[in-house]
Amino acid sequence: MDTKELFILKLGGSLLTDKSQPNSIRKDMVKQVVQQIIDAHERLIVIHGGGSFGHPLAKKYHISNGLNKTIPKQILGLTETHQAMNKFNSFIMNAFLEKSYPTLSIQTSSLFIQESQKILTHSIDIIETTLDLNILPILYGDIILDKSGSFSIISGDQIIFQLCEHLKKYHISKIIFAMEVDGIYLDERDGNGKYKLAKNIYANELNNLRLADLGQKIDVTGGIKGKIENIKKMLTYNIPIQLINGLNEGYIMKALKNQPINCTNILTNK
Ligand code: IP8
Repeated sequence: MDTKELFILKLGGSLLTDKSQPNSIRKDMVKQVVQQIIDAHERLIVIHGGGSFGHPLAKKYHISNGLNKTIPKQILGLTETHQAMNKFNSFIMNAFLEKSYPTLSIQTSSLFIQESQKILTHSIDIIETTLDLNILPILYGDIILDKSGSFSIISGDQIIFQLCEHLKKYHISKIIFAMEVDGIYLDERDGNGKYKLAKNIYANELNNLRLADLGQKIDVTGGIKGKIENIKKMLTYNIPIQLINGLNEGYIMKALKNQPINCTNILTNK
C-alpha cells in the first residue's frame, strides 16, 4: 500500500493557555498558531494538551489514579474534566472555522479505551478517513475509560504513541512539539555563559545527556525528563522529533516546512 507522509504537531497546553489561571486561553497565541498551520499547507494531525483546562480538574479529582470511592464527587469530576477539555478544544476548532479551514475534532475518550492499564485503539479508520478527505484531524489529552470499571488520563504524548503504532495509510515523517521553551538545554555553557541548547541529538545519545538543571517544565504533566522518556519510545518507530518554541514568530510554520530554526532536533540513528 502506498503511504502518504504527514506531520504530527503537538501543541503544548502551556503554550496555548495560561497555567496560572484555570480555564484561561492565550487567545492571540491560538490565533497565531492556527494561521501558521493554515499557511503551511501541509498534511498533519494536531494534538493539544490540557493546559489550564484539563490539568487542575484532573489533579483535584485524582483522575489519573482511577476510581476511588473515598474522593467526593469523583465521577462528576471525571465528566467535568472531559467537559473542560471539550471547551478548550471548541475554542481551537472555532478559531479554524473563523478562517474557513476544515478541521474535525476527534473525541479522544471515544476513540481509545484501557484494559489492564494498557491503552487500546480499536480503529484508526476515523482519523485516516478524515485525512483522506483533506480535513485536519484534531485530538486532545482527555479522560480515558478502563474496562475494569475505572478510568485515567490519556495525555497528548500517549495519543502520539497510539498513532505511531496504528496509522497504516499514512507515514509520520516528523513529530513536532511546540512548547514555550527552545528545546533541551545541556549542562554546558555557550560563549555567553548561558546553558547550551542541544541542537541535534541522535537517538542513541539520549541516555547519556547531561541536562541543565533549569527546573525546566516542558508541559504541565512533567518535566523534561518525562518528556525525554516519551521521546525515546517514539523514536523506536524511527520517526525524527523536533522540539520548538511555539512563542517564536513563525516557528510552527517553519517546522512544518522543514525550514531551519533554533530548536532541538532529535534524529534517528539511521
Ligand atoms: O497536557 C492531559 O494532556 P497533556 C489532558 O498532553 C488532561 O498531558 C485531561 C489533563
